[in-house]
Amino acid sequence: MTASKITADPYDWPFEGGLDLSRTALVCIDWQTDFCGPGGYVDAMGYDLNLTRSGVEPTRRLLQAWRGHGGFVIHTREGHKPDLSDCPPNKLWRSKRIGAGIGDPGPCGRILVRGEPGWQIVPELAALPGEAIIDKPGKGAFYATDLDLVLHTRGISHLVITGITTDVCVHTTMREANDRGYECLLMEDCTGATDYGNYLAALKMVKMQGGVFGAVAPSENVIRALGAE
Ligand code: C5J
Repeated sequence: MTASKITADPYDWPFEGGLDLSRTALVCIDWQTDFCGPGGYVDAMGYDLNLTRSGVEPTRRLLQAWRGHGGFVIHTREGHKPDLSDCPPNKLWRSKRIGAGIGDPGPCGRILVRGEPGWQIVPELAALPGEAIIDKPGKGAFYATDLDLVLHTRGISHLVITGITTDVCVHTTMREANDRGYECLLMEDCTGATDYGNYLAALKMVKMQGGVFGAVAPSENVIRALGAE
């Protein structure tokens, strides 16, 4: 299905034509309790969960519309093996230093460990059977994962991106995707950071230099473009 162009900043997206769902994936980055739920990693670090949770409802609406049009969805989860053999020492000591040690026990189980309650995607945005899930040990979703292979195999060249946190895993993934030639559109209301200034700066950085990492738009513009078909 080819829908109309999405009104976006600094250019309407996709640049070369209308939204083509057969070549586009909706990427949902790290919507896990550890990043936006009580008792998780971000909560343990003492940040305001409202900032990272704010994108849950807009993302739920976008997911619903996207799925309703048969669009391809990819979810990612940040986390580590229970023995932490895939957690680099720099990541481990920094997390312990701020009082939220990876692998340490907490109200949602061991922090950022695969299979624990805190590592699960929040129920509102949980993956449906058949949707792709990429488990990643790092911030970027391409590092040490098969994301690029999954996208290539499916013929995906365009990414509509949601997720948390804007300035860390979302930005790293978008930068990695951009370098690999993917056309990226970030949903400004479907993302959040632990610091509001960083959220604003992260959006601004995508748009600088004519869209150095891609474009930014509110999710209603994508939903409108889907509905126009
Ligand atoms: C962080 C993430 N912020 N998903 N992870 O440590 O952005």
